[in-house]
Amino acid sequence: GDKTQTLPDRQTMVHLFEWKWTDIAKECENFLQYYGYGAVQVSPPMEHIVINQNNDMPWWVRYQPVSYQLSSRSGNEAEFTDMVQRCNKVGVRIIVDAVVNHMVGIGQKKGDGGEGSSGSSDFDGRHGIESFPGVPYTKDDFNDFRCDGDIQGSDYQNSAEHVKNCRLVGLLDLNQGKDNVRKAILGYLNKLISIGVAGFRFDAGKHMWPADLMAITTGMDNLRSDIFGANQRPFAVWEVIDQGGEAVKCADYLGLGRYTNFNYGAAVAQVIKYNGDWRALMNLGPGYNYGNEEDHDVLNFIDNHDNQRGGGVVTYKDGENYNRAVTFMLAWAYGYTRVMSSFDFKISDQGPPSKGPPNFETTGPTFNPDDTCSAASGWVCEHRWPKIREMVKFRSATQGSAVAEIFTETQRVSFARDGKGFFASNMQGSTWAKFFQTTLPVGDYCDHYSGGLVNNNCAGKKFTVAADGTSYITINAGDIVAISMSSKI
Ligand code: LAG
Ligand code: CA
Repeated sequence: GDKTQTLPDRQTMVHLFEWKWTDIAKECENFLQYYGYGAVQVSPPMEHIVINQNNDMPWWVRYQPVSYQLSSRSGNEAEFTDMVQRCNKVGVRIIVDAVVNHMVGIGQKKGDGGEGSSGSSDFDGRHGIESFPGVPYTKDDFNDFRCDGDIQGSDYQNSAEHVKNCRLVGLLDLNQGKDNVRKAILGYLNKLISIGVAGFRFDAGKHMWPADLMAITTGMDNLRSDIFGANQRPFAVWEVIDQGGEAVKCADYLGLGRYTNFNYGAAVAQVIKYNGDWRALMNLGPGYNYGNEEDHDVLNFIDNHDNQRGGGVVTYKDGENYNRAVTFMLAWAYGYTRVMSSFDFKISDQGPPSKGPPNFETTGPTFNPDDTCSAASGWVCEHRWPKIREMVKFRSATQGSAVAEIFTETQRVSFARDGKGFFASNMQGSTWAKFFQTTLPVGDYCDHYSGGLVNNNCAGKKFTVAADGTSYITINAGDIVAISMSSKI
C-alpha cells in the first residue's frame, strides 16, 4: 500500500544504510523519536554472500541473497526482532529492504575463492547448477530459460522483457511467475510482518513483472494489529528508476504502493548543484517534469546509496549545498520524504566501517557532544546534522498543511505551510529583508536552520510574528530561514 504506516506527525523516513540492528535500536530510543523521524529503512536483513575484496567487504554483498534467514552483516534474528520491538515502542517503524529479484551473481559458489555466506547456508551459483538449499531454490526457479544472459544498456529503452527476465549485472534472476518462488518470497515477507515491520522497500522493482508482484503482495498478511491497529496493509515502495524514455515506467507500479521518485533529487540537483533557478522548485509536484506523480504515489529523496556514488545528485560530499537540498525537500509539501544517512567512502565499493578481516564486523557510530556523529567513527549521519534534524521537526509540525503565500524573486523563494510553518531561501548575493506573510499565529519563533528551539530559547535566530501573521525577516545571502509551530517559544 501507499500509506506510510508511521505515526501521523512523523512523515520522514531515514535510511540507516549498513547500520547494525543493535545500533538502530539505540538510535530509535536515543535520537530518532525526539526529532520526528517516523521510520527507518534498514539494509537487507537476509543471509547474503560474503566476499573479501582487497581486504575489505564491499557494501553491495547485501544485494546478493543466499537465503531468507535473518542472518546478515547487520546482525542475527534475535537482534533484528529486538530492534523492531524497541523502535516500535518509541513510535519508529522499520522498513525492510527486500531483495527478491535475484540471488547471488552467477558463477559464485560457497567455499570458492574465499566466498562464503553470512549465515550457515550453502550455495552454488554456477551456471546450470544454481542451487540455494537454504530457501530452497533450484535451477528451475530461475529465468535462464527466458533469458540466459545479462541486461544490456540498450534494453532499458527497448525491451521490458529483457529488463525483467535477463540478469541484472550477472545476478541470478528469479522467476516470480512460479508458484514455489512466490511462496518462498511471501514466506519471507510474512515472517518480517509477524516480527512487526511496517513495510518494504522492494529492491530492483523495475526488474520484476507488476502482475507477479501483485500476486505476491496481495498474499501478504495485515500488519500486526497490536502495533498498527486492525486491517492495516504493509507499506511498499518500489525501486523503479524511470527518468523518461524507458521501456519500464514508474506508472506501471502505481497500484502496488509508491515508487522511488528519482526525478525529485535530479530536479533539486539541477537547481542547487548546477545553479539552476530556485523558482523552478516552486512547481515541484505532480506533473512537474516526467515521472512526478501524485503525492501519495511517491517516495522523494535527494540521494540514495546508489546515486551518491556517482549519480550527479547532491550528496553529503557537497557540504552546505546538501543542507540546502534536504532542507528544501523537508519544507516542501510533496510526497513521503526519505533522508539518506551514510558512512564516509573514498571509493565506490568501500564497505562500512569495520574491524577488517577476517570477519569485517561492523563498528558502530560514536557521537560528539552536539549529537552529530564523530567523523573518526567513519559514519556521516546526515540525519543528525543540525540543520537536517531541525528540518525533520519542521516537517512533523507542518504535516498535512498546504503550501501557501509563495513569494519569489530571482534565486529567492519563500512560502508558508498554511498556519504551521514558514520557509525562505536567499541564494542571491545580497541580504533579503522584508515583511513576509508567515500565516503563523502571533508570537516568537526560533529559526530551525540556525539552531532551533533549545530549552525554551533560540539557539540561533529569533523572529517575531505579529497578530496579522506578518514578520520582518532578514535572510543573509546564501542563507535559509525556517520557523514552525514546533519552534514557537
Ligand atoms: C538495486 N536496486 O534496484 C540496489 O539499489 C543496488 O545497490 C544493487 O546493486 C542492485 N539493485 C542489485 O540489487 C548493487 C551494486 C552492484 C553489485 C550488486 C550485487 O551496485 O555493483 O554488483 O549490488 O552485489 C556486484 C558487482 C558486479 C557483479 C555482481 C554480481 O559490482 O560487478 O557483476 O556483483 O556478482
Ligand atoms: Ca528479474
